[in-house]
This record gives sequence, structure tokens and C-alpha cells, in this order.
Amino acid sequence: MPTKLIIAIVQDEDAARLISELMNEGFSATKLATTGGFLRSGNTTLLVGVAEEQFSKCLSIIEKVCKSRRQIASSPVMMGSPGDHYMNYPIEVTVGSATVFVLHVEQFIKF
Ligand code: 2BA
Repeated sequence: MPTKLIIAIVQDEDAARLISELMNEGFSATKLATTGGFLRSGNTTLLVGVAEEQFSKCLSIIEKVCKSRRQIASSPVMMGSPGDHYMNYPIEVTVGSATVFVLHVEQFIKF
């Protein structure tokens, strides 16, 4: 029974392989199409409920599959005062391999 919920925000490029590896190892996962607040571009959030003894294995798979990448993006920068126009300004950031939140699962119910 899952006792922890792993919420992993990963890059779209890594998502398919990550899901395959998790499925191959017997994990259950839900994929959400999400958007990063800073870059405003798509990323993928996986919800993975895991039993205590499977927790480290799941984290290792995420760590192994997901890669960090430098990304050029255009970030809207406000020109002038609020209400004025925005200009797109190119920026380079390193997007991490995975941002992971771990939550305690109070109850796990399937109807
Ligand atoms: P984004 O918000 O689109 O952020 C993409 C990358 O841009 C970040 O990579 C970071 O390198 C940079 N960045 C983010 N906010 C910034 C800021 N205020 N100033 C300068 N650079 C900034 P990561 O940190 O690896 O994050 C990748 C994605 O993970 C994020 O996409 C966001 O969707 C999620 N994320 C990261 N930290 C989070 C948090 N504390 N809460 C919720 N989601 C988070």
C-alpha cells in the first residue's frame, strides 16, 4: 500500500522514458501535463504512490533517467509601469533534472 506520494516535475523530453522505466519496475504513475511558472513552457508532473520499501528505488529511477539541461527561453519583461507593454527578453537557465516533492499518504482508497 502506498505510504508516500512522490510528485516529480520533470522535463517533457525525459517523461516518456521515465514512465516506461517506472512501469517496467512495477510502479503506478499518473502523468499530468503542466507548465513551469517561470519559463511558461510545458513540463510533466508525475504522481507516484509508493510503498515505504519501494521509495528509494523510485527516487533512483527518477535520478537516473532525468537530465538537467541549459535552456534558452524568452521571458516576458514588463517595460515601464504596470499596465504598460511586455518585451520578450532571451535568458539562459539550467532546468534541473527533476524537482521532487515527497508527501506522506494519510489514506489510500480505491473504489
Ligand atoms: P519553471 O518555473 O519554468 O522554471 C524553469 C527553470 O527556470 C528552473 O529550473 C530554474 O532554473 C529557473 N527559474 C525558476 N524560477 C526562477 C526565478 N524566479 N528566477 C530565475 N530563474 C528561475 P528548476 O528549478 O529545475 O525547475 C524546473 C521546474 O520545476 C519549474 O519550471 C517548475 O515547474 C518546477 N518547480 C521548481 N521548483 C518548484 C517549487 N518550489 N514549487 C513548485 N514547482 C517548482
